[in-house]
Amino acid sequence: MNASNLPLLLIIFSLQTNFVYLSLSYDRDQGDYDCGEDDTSDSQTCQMRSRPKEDHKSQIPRDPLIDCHPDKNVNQDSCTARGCLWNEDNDATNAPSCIYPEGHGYLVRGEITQTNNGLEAELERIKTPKIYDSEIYDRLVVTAEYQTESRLRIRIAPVGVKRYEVPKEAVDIPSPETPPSGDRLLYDVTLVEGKPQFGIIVKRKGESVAVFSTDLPGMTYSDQFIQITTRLPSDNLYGFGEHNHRRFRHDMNWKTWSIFTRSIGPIEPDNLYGAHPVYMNIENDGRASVVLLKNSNAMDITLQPSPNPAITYRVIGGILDFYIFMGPSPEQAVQQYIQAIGRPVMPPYWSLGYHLCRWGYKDIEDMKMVINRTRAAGIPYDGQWVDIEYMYKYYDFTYDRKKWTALPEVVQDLHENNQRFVVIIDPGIGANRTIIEEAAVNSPGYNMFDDGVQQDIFIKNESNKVLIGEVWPGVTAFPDFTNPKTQDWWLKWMNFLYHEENIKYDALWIDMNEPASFVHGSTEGCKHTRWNYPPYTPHVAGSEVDGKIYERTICMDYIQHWGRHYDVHSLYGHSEAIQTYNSLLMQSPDKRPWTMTRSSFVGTGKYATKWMGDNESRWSNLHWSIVSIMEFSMFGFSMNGVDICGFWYEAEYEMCLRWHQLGAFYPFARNHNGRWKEQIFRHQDPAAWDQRFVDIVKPVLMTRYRLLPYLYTLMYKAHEEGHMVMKALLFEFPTDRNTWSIDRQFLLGPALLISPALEPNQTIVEAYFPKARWYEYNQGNEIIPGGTTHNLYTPLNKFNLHIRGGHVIAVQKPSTTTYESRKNPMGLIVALDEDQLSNGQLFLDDGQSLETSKNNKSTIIQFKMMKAGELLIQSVINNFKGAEDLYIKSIDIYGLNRIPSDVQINHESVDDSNIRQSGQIIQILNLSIKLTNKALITWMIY
Ligand SMILES: *[C@@H]1O[C@H](CO)[C@@H](O)[C@H](O)[C@H]1NC(C)=O
Ligand SMILES: *[C@@H]1O[C@H](CO)[C@@H](O)[C@H](O)[C@H]1NC(C)=O
Ligand SMILES: *[C@@H]1O[C@H](CO)[C@@H](O)[C@H](O)[C@H]1NC(C)=O
Ligand SMILES: *[C@@H]1O[C@H](CO)[C@@H](O)[C@H](O)[C@H]1NC(C)=O
Ligand SMILES: CC(=O)N[C@H]1CO[C@H](CO)[C@@H](O)[C@@H]1O
Repeated sequence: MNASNLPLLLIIFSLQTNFVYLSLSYDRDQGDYDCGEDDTSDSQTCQMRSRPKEDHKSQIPRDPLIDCHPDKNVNQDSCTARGCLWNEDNDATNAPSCIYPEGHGYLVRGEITQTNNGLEAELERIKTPKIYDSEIYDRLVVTAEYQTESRLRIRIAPVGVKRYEVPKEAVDIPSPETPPSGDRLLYDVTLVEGKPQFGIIVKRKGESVAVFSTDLPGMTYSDQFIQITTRLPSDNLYGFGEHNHRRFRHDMNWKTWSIFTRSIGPIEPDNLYGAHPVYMNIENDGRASVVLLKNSNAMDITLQPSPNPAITYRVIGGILDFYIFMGPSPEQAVQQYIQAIGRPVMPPYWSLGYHLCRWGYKDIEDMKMVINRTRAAGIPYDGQWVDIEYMYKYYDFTYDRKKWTALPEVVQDLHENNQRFVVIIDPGIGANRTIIEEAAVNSPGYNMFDDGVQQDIFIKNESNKVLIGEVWPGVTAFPDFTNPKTQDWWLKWMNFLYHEENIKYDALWIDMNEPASFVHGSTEGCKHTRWNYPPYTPHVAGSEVDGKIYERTICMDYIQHWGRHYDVHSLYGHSEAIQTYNSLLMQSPDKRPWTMTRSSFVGTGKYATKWMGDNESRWSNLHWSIVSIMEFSMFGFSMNGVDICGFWYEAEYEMCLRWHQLGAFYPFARNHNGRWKEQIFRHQDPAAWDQRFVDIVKPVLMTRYRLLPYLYTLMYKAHEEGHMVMKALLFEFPTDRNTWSIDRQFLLGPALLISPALEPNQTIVEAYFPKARWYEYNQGNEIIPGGTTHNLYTPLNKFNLHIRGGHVIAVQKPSTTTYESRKNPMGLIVALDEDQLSNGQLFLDDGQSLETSKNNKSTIIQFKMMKAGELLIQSVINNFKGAEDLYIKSIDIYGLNRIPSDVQINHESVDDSNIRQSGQIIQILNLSIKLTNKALITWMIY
């Protein structure tokens, strides 16, 4: 492609005139405010300017206000000393007290050049005071790279300075070999050269609203403080993580969220376990964009409300590296994002079952008792998990032979019952000489720490000293999972647990990988360096008092293979997830690895699934769980979940019951319980309550198991195409503004709507039904009309699940394990839309082999209605042998409302006695349609 194919670029040399504001410029030489002498912008703007000392208020720009003094102790003097404006109106609005005037930032220096795939320009700093004690860069280079029709990269980095960047091994978004053709781009890019300052503006092609624009004052680029503000097209903002946002759509009222991985009981507004500097914005017509800042350093994100919605990023390292995904639909924008960062792993089929776990099994007998009573109660149950107490004094890859003597036998018993076993592993490796020796007695041949020292894989400082922190085992060293050498060592000790200790785990659960430590920095603290006490400290939890950012983690000045811990801190869990995935793969090359992680970064979903950490057994957490899971779906995790019934505190009967009615529809459904020191919270597994509890919870878990063929197909679509599994309603109904703030209901794929009871004593759920045909799952009654809110009667024994017209869903008779379920007869749910039509797909494979789709070991069945009363079932790919044994035994038609007169399968009439109505569902029973054979089902309504 040559430059003439590029879209016409409008290079703006002066002020944007479509915003009304009073403009000031800061004169670089005199440090005074006035019309610049060489100002060539329109005279009106110039005339409106006046000296700030004469009238403060009128000079506050009515554009985004950018805080010039985000650090502490702001007052008028400290503000004006920075050459900024004192904003007296701030009290009423939460707006900052000290704001940047126009002209603080950079200017384009020289020519803007068109490259073969975008634009490039050099920037020069306008002389502004350096506000944080950090080397400021006078010259930058900005590149806009048109990566695909819908994806644009904007990279801004200092000239001639090598800086840390997120390495390719962590996140790889390759530049395409051939640039996209200019006339198909969904965006126009404009560089504002200067006057009052440089900015980059991205618009939808040929349109006026900017999706992303930075032509605002205050851009700062220094070694440890980078700041940029982007104007948003609307205040419909979603994403950024990990935090407990409580609402899916952001509260824009000057909220600041910090991003930096941290081990903490998640409490608003702290930064939590994962780091996901990415958001989605929905414009007022329902179109959306996603913007990623690919940067792993600690940062603050400050949101500002309408009428000037904007985001200010304050990042303390790395570079500015934005990726913009143009959608235009919200679903497309997120899909483009997920495709770029890495589509989610395909989980094994059994992982979609129900799981039990707790921290606080007194011993193995306690756990056996729970396994026993859960089986006896007939609860569907695929996975038993163990938290840290199974280990010998919390030393990784051992098990405590005294308290957990028969663990290998229990695991064997689980396997014989077609159930699975998952163990927790923490990154902190016990380094106490006394206990190391004891551990070697408990587990002959165990010397993980010494081996790690010998292999030189622990995190060290510049004088080669291994960092010692403190986690569950006491003193611990931390492996550097960014070092390729660490992989072999990790695999070796994984094998030790599997083969020598004979614990045949089926998956690994990696926790505490923010990384967490119980001492700040190290057992010796941290040195007073600019890494441990940066000139600007984002509002990360723990830094409030003295500005240190290593609270409950390790010192920032230690060195890892990918960079200084200061830069790569938030990649710790990500790198561990990558090496754990690779190790599992090496351990069993044909098997799909399954890892569940607590800490995550951009793209971790490609290697691991995610749960939201240590929540609380409180009612509020039911609602929040929906928000968190919907966010992590956007972050590229198809399989994610929250501990059902809560982790901290005692669960309560009704709450735990309602939580099962909700959690049965999480992509990952695990009941996990905790303890606090000697206080072991009461058991909360379903059989721990009473028969009534079991009687209510069993049907909803059975419903999950019945729907697993559909859920598994969604997992496949996430893995192959980057779709979301559990998602907000707005993704399916983007032009229905009512959906934009809904976060008490959610969808599984396009077809299932879940409207849970989330409050104590609740019997009515107010549920919104977007315009479509919707049917209640159990009875088939249609919700009329769509496009409005309905009060759903939801007594304790009822849950709200609705099917959307237009979708065919494959189901399977449930058993208490997925192993058994997978052999059972299948059925179809055919939910008709306004035109009496419905379509769907089913993905099948053996549920555990690697990349079955690529390796021609999978089957896809298509369900298609070309016209009313005519359903065609046909395999489009048929390589999974197991599918040959499956038969469709029943078809449930929703939306027909009366018994059809002539039902035929492949032109043969079905006996009337096999057709009946159950509630509003028309059922065709006693069928025997081989799933992989082509079949035509017809019915007539006279
Ligand atoms: C549970 O334990 C009881 C008593 O030890 C035993 O008789 C029974 O067989 C066990 N049931 C299951 C399902 O393991
Ligand atoms: C090592 O463990 C022993 C035995 O538990 C304990 O007495 C000692 O204090 C520990 N040492 C350190 C450095 O934590
Ligand atoms: C490394 O750590 C050791 C022990 O804390 C300390 O004595 C040494 O000064 C550290 N070196 C550097 C370069 O920080
Ligand atoms: C729920 O109902 C019970 C029993 O009527 C009552 O004691 C309790 O206070 C109610 N809780 C709430 C939150 O309304
Ligand atoms: C302590 C607490 O409230 N924890 C969390 C429980 O889980 C939800 C859902 O992920 C989080 O948002 C909460 O912060």
